[in-house]
Amino acid sequence: ESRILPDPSAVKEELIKKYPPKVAKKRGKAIVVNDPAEIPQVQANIRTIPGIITQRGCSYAGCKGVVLGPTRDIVNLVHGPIGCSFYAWLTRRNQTRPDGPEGENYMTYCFSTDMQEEHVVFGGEKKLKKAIQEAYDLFHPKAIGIFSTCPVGLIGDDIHAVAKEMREKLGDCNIFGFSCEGYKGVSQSAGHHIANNQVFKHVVGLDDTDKGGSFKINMLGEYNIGGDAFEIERLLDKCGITLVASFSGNSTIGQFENSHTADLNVIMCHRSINYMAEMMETKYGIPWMKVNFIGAEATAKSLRRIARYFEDDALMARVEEVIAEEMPAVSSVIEEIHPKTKGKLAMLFVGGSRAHHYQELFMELGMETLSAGYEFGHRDDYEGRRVIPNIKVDADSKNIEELKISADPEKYKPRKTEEELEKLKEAGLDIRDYDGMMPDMKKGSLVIDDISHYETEKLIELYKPDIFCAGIKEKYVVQKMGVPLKQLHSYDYGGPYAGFTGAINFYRDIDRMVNSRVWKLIQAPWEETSIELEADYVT
Ligand code: CFN
Ligand code: HCA
Repeated sequence: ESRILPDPSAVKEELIKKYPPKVAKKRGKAIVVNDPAEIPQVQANIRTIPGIITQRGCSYAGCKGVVLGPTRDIVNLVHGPIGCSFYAWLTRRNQTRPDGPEGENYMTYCFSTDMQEEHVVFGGEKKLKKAIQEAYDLFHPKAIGIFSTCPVGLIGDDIHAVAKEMREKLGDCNIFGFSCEGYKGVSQSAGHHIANNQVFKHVVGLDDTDKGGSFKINMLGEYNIGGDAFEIERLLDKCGITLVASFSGNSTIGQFENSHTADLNVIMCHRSINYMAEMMETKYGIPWMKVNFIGAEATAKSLRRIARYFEDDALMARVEEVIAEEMPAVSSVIEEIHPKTKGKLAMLFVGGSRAHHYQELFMELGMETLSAGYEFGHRDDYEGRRVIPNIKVDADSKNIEELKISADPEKYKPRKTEEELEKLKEAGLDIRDYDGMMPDMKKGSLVIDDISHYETEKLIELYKPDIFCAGIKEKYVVQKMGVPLKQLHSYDYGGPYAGFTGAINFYRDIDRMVNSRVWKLIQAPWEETSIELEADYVT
């Protein structure tokens, strides 16, 4: 079936037409018609216009929920009113193995100081110390992280001083704080940065033990949502690649402490963890490169990139064997599903990396992404490093400079010199190769940053996509318009979607959604309806 689609520039005009002129002007800069050959500038990482309904979350969400959320043996203690803890309790679906030999696991607990009005008035530090003591007495954890919510910043409780005092008092528990009050920054993004800085400062580098293993890597920006990390670990293991640490899906604090002994950092979600990669490269000489395990082709490509970095023939051969073993199952499912999904249209509005990465999986099903955008991505995530040479200069990367604590140059040499990296590049592996969303999207597709609720509704009405991908706040509104919504945050109770097995899971789930006839039975709001009140409603 081929559809005549509206002109993207006309759609853009329609999306902003109803806004007051100043708002329309501002939103206009965040909505661009893509041209991969000449990438247009997109406004990103700026404050949401007050009054507009945004998909975004807060700094606390990015720090406590996203980066530290999947850490299982750090007690994550929220200093603040109970709601901030309660609403972040296990909602992200970051998993641990129920049967794993993992020791301490506090992920299913919800730790909070349960701040009350009296603490807002008289200060909450005493309550915080008591809570740390209580958590220590109950669990004797290796570490406790303290997370500030908005009121803590407003009343001026010094969580870092409390952390230091309690660390000294207890002696055998690493205690550190995160000033990740929700209002710090314009989105989750600032929270990622705060999280990275503190984990780097207080944890990374504490354990110098060489734990052995060959081809040692850290996996950065992989959070084990729906079990994705388990699938990636299975593949790395099969290839003989040693995973030293994962930031932070299926991780332990022991891994973080030892992570500086790896020879390469591979990054899945650059947005949330690029700070850690930069700091580890600066201090310990560990180079980093981007990979993507979302999509079967992307997975194969990523494994090959890792193997080529190590320049080892046996590893390269093993990776080819693994790909050859895994691909037939993927191809046979694509063969079955592709005729049913080919030509269907998708839209993706998610976070800071998945709106790009998941386009790979839709492509494998022959589906086109008409429009996409991040909630809090920065310009580099959209436009790609190659189009912005001074990428390190952005609003919230100032602190990286401060954290360039000099490491012992004798002990930590660059794993590969610039000359060696140059040679690798000549041989076909550019580890600094970096793609954003826009170079990978078609000419004429609409890229929209921090999409508003109103724009979402209009966009759906104008394009009538076959599937819309976003989060829980969008899900049911969109489905009431007769369009299935796939949650790309929580995976709607599904997953894993990473790697080869994950790709198969995704193909099947999408087939079920876009080919279900149930959506045609729903009358969308724009379809003419007349609702008559029944008499007994009017009493
Ligand atoms: S798991 Fe990640 S992949 S970390 Fe980030 S930018 Fe969020 S929690 Mo939701 S699903 Fe999403 Fe990304 Fe990186 Fe998740 S696209 S919004 S802050 N995200
Ligand atoms: C967050 C977490 C979130 C929310 C998902 C959603 C996640 O930003 O606070 O809106 O459905 O992935 O859990 O992004």
